[in-house]
Amino acid sequence: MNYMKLLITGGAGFIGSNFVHYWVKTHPEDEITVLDKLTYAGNLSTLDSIKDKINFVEGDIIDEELVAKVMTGVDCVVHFAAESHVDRSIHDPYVFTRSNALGTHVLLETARRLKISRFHHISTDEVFGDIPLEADWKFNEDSSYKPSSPYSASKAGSDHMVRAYAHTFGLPITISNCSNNFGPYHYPEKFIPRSIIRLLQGENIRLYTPGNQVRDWLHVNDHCRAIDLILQKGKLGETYCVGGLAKGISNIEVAHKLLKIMDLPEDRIELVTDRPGHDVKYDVDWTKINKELGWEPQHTFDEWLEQTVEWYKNNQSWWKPLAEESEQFYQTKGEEVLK
Ligand code: NAD
Ligand code: TDX
Repeated sequence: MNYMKLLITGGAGFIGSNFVHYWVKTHPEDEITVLDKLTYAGNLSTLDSIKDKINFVEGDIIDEELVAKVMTGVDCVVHFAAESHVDRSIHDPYVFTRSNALGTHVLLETARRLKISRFHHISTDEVFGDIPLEADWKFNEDSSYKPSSPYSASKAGSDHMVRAYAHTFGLPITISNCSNNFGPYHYPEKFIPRSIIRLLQGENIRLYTPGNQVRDWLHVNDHCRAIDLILQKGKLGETYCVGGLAKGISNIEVAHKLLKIMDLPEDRIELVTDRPGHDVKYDVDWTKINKELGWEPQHTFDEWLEQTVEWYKNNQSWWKPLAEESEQFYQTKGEEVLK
């Protein structure tokens, strides 16, 4: 596509803001509107350095009138806005259905009425459930849906509605299901930033027991490039799975890598009570996007974990107030340290 007017929902969150920065840099001719409710996870300061290059609208994707207003004249919607934290979905599930399922529906209905040329939906590998630790298969575009948390169930609902709008109304959509992202501006509630921040503050890493759960870590810049390629060259109606280079790394291994990078002793890990219904393993097969669009991840996990630690060391004013909010959540959730 050539010149575009983009509506980016959730552009003040972790991945959305990285994508807005990426797009301003790589497609400076395009016009960007960000729609974001600025929940606890949305931070306008993240967009400060590019605030003159974008239009920012504070608001809820569930607000039909506002959504119609901001979507008018737009070519392409890139939809990141969501409640994204599994632990919070266990403690306050309704807000996940509201924002993730119903919010997506409002965007789809508006996009249909306004005849938007492209609706790209950002989803997650968690909609496929989990993989047994000992198994060697991976999720791909044909994996069946088996979500296990209120978060992943609400995302699964949104994926189904996106496909229903394509099938029934011919809405020109694409979907990407990606694995765990890491990198700058990651909210302190998530495992990697939380662990780095706790270590920087002299606290221990809180590892959900037993710590052998496996995630497929994808650097957020690799994810942004994947979305760019899907928008430029992806086939309408298609889904693309996006994963990282680090395969089979358990949470305890990530914790040990962080301790090594930060030159700290191995006893700075505390085992805590596990997350109910904890998915044990995610692993994404990204063959389709590699073969069809030529995408592959470029950021190796070890090197970019080091860069991420550096980023958190150098950006304390960004995360300090957020870390307070996040740790408050964990305290009220009653996280218990196991002896
Ligand atoms: P995030 O929680 O950091 O940011 C979400 C953003 O959406 C925030 O800015 C928040 O204010 C906004 N938002 C939430 N509800 C809203 C609403 N009702 N109306 C308008 N704005 C609203 O999330 P993230 O990690 O950046 O995730 C972005 C997307 O990527 C989500 O759809 C998530 O499901 C998906 N995803 C994330 C990961 C990951 O590892 N972080 C992996 C796979 C998929
Ligand atoms: O303090 C912690 N200790 C710990 O052991 C935290 C916060 C997490 N964990 C574990 C739980 C998971 O096995 O680390 C792993 C990663 O946890 P999160 O960062 O909460 O991510 P996860 O639950 O895997 O979900 C993430 O990836 C998929 C995102 O939050 C989702 O939005 C995305 O869809």
